[in-house]
Amino acid sequence: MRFDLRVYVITHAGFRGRSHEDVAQAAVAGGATALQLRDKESAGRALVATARRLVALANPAGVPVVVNDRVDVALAAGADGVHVGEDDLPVADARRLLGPERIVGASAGTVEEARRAEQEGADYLGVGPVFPTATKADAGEAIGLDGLRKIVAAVRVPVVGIGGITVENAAQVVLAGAAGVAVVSAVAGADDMVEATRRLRQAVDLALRARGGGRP
Ligand code: TZP
Ligand code: MG
Repeated sequence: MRFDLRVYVITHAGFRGRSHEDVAQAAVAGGATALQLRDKESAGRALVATARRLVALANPAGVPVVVNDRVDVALAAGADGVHVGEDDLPVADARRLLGPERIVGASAGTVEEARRAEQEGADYLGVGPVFPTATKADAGEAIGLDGLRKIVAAVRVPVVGIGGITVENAAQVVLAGAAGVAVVSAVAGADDMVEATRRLRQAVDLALRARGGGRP
């Protein structure tokens, strides 16, 4: 399934005492086009409950919710899809379990990973880290805008850039070919999360227009 990757906000509890719901609510109010629930600590029961609450607040606004890592949680909560990385279920298995209608996204840091994920049926790729980031300790070396460009050129599925993306550099990520930007700290760590989302959306939309084609 194709969906709007322009401003893909990843909720991550613990930034400034904010909950997943706090981040999700502000992101939706600010014009995020997609949400991801990312929580490496919570047990399944708590995760399903959180995922259900995110779906209930985001879907009525037309914003899909993707669950990081956990196909079972996505299915149980009726979420829109899942995002899998190299240590999670393979894309092909996630696709089989979720069916053709739901979203299956995958992480890729190299052209090889990107091609494999595409062949296995990923709807989109999260590619990075584009810039250095303190949010994910094991994110690996930044691939830069050139690394992003190479991966975009190697696949047909849309790519969302991730890692160290801010309102200041979001346009460059889109001009390098990404369909949008995925952010954790730029929203969850912002003084004003609604305003931060709004500014990201403006930056991405302007860059898409400047690039020609793409949305809007
Ligand atoms: N995957 C690659 S980098 C990253 C993830 C989850 C962290 C992104 O966080 P931030 O704060 O937007 O740099
Ligand atoms: Mg993962």
